[in-house]
Amino acid sequence: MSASVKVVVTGAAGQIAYSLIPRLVNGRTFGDKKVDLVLVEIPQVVDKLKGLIMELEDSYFPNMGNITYTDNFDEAASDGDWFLLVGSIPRGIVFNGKKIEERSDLLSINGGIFVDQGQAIGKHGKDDAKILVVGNPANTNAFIGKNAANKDSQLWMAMTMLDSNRAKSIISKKTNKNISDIKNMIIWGNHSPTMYPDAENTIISGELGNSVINDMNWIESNFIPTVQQRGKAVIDARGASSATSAAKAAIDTIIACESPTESGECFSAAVASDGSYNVPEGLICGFPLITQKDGTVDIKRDIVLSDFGKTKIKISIDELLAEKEAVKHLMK
Ligand code: NAX
Repeated sequence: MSASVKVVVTGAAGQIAYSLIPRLVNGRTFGDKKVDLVLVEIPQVVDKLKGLIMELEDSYFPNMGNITYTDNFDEAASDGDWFLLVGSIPRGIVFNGKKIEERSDLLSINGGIFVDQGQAIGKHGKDDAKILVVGNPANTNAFIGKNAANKDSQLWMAMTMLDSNRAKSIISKKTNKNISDIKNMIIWGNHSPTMYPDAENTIISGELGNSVINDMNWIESNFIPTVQQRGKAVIDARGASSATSAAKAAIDTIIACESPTESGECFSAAVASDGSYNVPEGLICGFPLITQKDGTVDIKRDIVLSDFGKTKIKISIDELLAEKEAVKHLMK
């Protein structure tokens, strides 16, 4: 085995983590590397992780390295290469005696968690650590965490790969193509119902989606709302939120960052804007991304947006700006 990688996972006793963690050590996600795992939970739940560790040991994953669990994030963050921040407080639960219904309450409570986790990652994580925020509201949690970490050499991302995978699946059905023929499915903006899945710029069997689909009415009235509302549709059907598909999307994001992107291709995640595509600097916004040969992850800057696309992205950016305003008290 050539090297090792240390992966810290929060929300490790949750639904997504149960699907995610075994795939981290299966020898595919990080190739030949030995994977050291640090599993993090809140104090009320942390002991349950003993059972998960027993299962991982019983599964005999040849790439599994050291595995530990804790409720102390500062301790967990030490020398972490990857941070998968899945844990957060969901809408609907009672927190400190109050039922959390409003997005602003959710932003504030989870924001507080991400200040502490961000500071720990900035202080104790590797200088080139990559952080993938899955817990919602993912973009703004990442915005808060990145600000608290205050270390530009670390890469903070919020996950939009699940939205991208959902969009690819819908387009493959619409066009009767194999899902592997659909590439560059960009999710612009916020991981929320305002996101803009860009069917015009997706590549379908080597051709621009715009010309292959050739049906703006379907894109606007069917495709976009279906992708935007897919999370809710899964909850309605399953009685629980997307877990195995979210775990697969997190793995896809890691793989996309761990190896150079094929020429002309891109993948989806939200990262801090550098002003590209007129997105206000610093906002954690869904962009098309490429991993360079030296391992750095950059925004792909040659996508041509239609006026329709620009209008849709603006709606999501306005939402991100409103979320930024709602958490300004958490910024230093
Ligand atoms: P679960 O409720 O099953 O698990 C969440 C776990 O996080 C719980 O075990 C809880 O104890 C733990 N937790 C809470 N605060 C923590 C903290 N400060 N440190 C460590 N652990 C903490 O939720 P699950 O279905 O796994 O979903 C997790 C998050 O993913 C939710 O916020 C959910 O909204 C979000 N999602 C994000 C998606 C995306 O594409 N970005 C898609 C799927 C999912 O909806």
